[in-house]
Amino acid sequence: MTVVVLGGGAVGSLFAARLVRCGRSVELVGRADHVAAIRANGLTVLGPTPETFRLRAETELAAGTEAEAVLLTVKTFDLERAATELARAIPRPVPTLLTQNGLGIEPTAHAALAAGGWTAPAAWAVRAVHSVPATWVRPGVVRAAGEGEVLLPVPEERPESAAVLRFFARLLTDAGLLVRAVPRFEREVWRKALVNAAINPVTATHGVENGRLLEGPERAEALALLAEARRAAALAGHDFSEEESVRDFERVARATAANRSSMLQDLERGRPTEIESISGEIVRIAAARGVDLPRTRAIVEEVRRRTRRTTSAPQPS
Ligand code: KPL
Repeated sequence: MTVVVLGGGAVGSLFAARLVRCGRSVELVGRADHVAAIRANGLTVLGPTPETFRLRAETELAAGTEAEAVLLTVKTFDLERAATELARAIPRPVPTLLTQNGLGIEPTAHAALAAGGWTAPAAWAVRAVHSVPATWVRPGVVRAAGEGEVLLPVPEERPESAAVLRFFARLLTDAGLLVRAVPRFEREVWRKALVNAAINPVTATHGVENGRLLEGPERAEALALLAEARRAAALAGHDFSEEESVRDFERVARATAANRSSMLQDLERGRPTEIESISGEIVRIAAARGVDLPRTRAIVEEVRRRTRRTTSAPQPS
C-alpha cells in the first residue's frame, strides 16, 4: 500500500524521494506547479549525487485514498486545514507523522483530525522532531542540504501510540534516515524550538545562511533570542542551561551551515512563515506567565511585516 506525503515542500519532497528509493509506493500531494513538474520530469533531489525519482503526484488528496500511512509535512500555518482534509479523505485513521517546526503542533493536528471525523487521533498522529535540512530549488527539484536526524518519542512513554511510533521508526530507518527514539520527548520539542527561535528569524531577516550565525555579525542577535526562548522553556517546565542551549544551537548551525533556513526560504518565495508557531508561541507562553520577551516580540513583528510585504507582491504562478 501507498504512503501519502501530504505537503510537497522541500522536506516533504525529500522524505518522499527517500521512501521511493527504498521501494515504497508513494503519493505526494503538493502545489500545482510542483505536481506538474514531477509528472513531466520526475522529482529530482540534488546533493552529492543528484537522483531523479518517479512517483505519483497530486494536487489534492482524493476521497477514499487507500493509504498505509501519511507523512503530514505541510507547514504549521497549513496544518489545521491539511489535517481536516486528511481525515475527510481517509476516514479510517492511519499512522500519521507530523513533521512541523514549533510548539503546539500535536494539539492542533489532533483537534483538526477529530473535527474531520477521526476517533482517537492522538493514538494515530504522532510528532517527529527532525533536523533534516532540505532546500527548495524550483518545482520538481529540491536539494538535500546535509545530514540530519529524526527524533521520535520512546514508545514506552506513549503507550496509546506505541505501535504507530514503532511503525514510523521502521519506515524511516528503511528509507535511510537516521532515526532515534528519545525519552522526555516534550523537552526535545522545546530543544528544537529554541534552535529554530535563534536561527530562523535571524537568517530570514538578514538573508544569510545558517552557518553565518556561528561567527558572523548576526550571532549576537541569535544568542539574545536563544536566551529569551530559554526563559520561556523554563516557564513551561523545561530547563535548559545556557551552555546546553548554545551547544545545541551551534551543533545545528554547523550541521546545516550551507542551508538557508525554512523561514528564509519562505520569505524568499513570498509565502507565509512559521514565525507564529515558533517565536510567536514563545512570546505568548511567556506573556501568559507575566514575562515580556522584547527581542523575540520585536523579531516576530519584523517577520510579520516582511511577510505582509512579500505575500502581497505578485506571486509566481
Ligand atoms: O529546522 C530548520 C529550519 O530551517 O526550519 C533548521 C534546523 C534551522 C535548518 O535550517
